[in-house]
Amino acid sequence: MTTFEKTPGWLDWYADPGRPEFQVPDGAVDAHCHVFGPGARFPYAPERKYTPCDASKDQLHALRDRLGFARNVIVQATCHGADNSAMLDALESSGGLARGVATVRPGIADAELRKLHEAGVRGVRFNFVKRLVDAAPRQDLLDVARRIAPYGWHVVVYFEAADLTGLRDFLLAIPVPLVVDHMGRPDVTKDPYGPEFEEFLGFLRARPDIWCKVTCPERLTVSGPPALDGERHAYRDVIPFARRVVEEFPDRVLWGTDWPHPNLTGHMPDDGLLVDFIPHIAPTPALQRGLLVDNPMRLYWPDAD
Ligand code: 0GY
Repeated sequence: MTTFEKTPGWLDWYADPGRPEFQVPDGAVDAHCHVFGPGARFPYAPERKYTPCDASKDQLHALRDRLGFARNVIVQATCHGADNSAMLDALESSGGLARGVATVRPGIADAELRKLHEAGVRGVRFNFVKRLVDAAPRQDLLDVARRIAPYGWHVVVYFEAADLTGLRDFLLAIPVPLVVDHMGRPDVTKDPYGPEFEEFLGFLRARPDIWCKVTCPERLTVSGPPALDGERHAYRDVIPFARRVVEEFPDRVLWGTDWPHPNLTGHMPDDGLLVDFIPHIAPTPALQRGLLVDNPMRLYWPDAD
């Protein structure tokens, strides 16, 4: 049995999250979360850039129930490379309550894509964050995008704000819908109405099928988590960015916990507090319903009643 040693300084996920004060609407979807291993059963990929703590499917399903979500979307994490087995095992045990986003290599057989689709995969992820993956040739990515198009899948893209200018034309040429992780990782010390975030919003405006996850305030924040005096509204500096996106694109935003929160260095969020962040970025019931139910259902469960 292989055992794995966590990356030094790795922060483990919050074992006992608080119950959120904000009650998510019925049928809400956590549209960005991961499973890690367990490494003894699903070994971490040799090419990984970090070794996480284990975070199993059962622990993910338990978090979903505790926070009041009905469904989730499990995104393949880079520590598992293109071996999607842990994610697929989680989909299988979810009883149809989870969909997946896979990592695939160019040249994947059609039969394999079909199997992934039957298992609940509805997209692939292209990661451009240099500390997470080695760069993939763009032609290979375009080939993958063309291959998945007949399945009605989308491409989830993860990049940092400073890289958008260089990626923009390539991303806009991808012939399937795009879903941008974590608002393209804005620098939240900058003006939400300044040129950098305007460039990002301009990118979202460029095609009507570009979706955006208004996720990861805990990753983007500089002002930090809630004060110890019991304040529940954390991550204030991220609010104006996320709120701008939600208000301009109410029908193509998604929300997720990002559990188990890989690669955090400052603090590990209480997932209950993350849920309490939602009404600050989606202040009306209509916006909340779009963000948490209608949008993710349209993208991941279009055939559900
Ligand atoms: C996230 C963010 C990160 C990691 C990954 O797949 C991954 O390893 O996505 C990160 O380190 O910013 O979405 O989980």
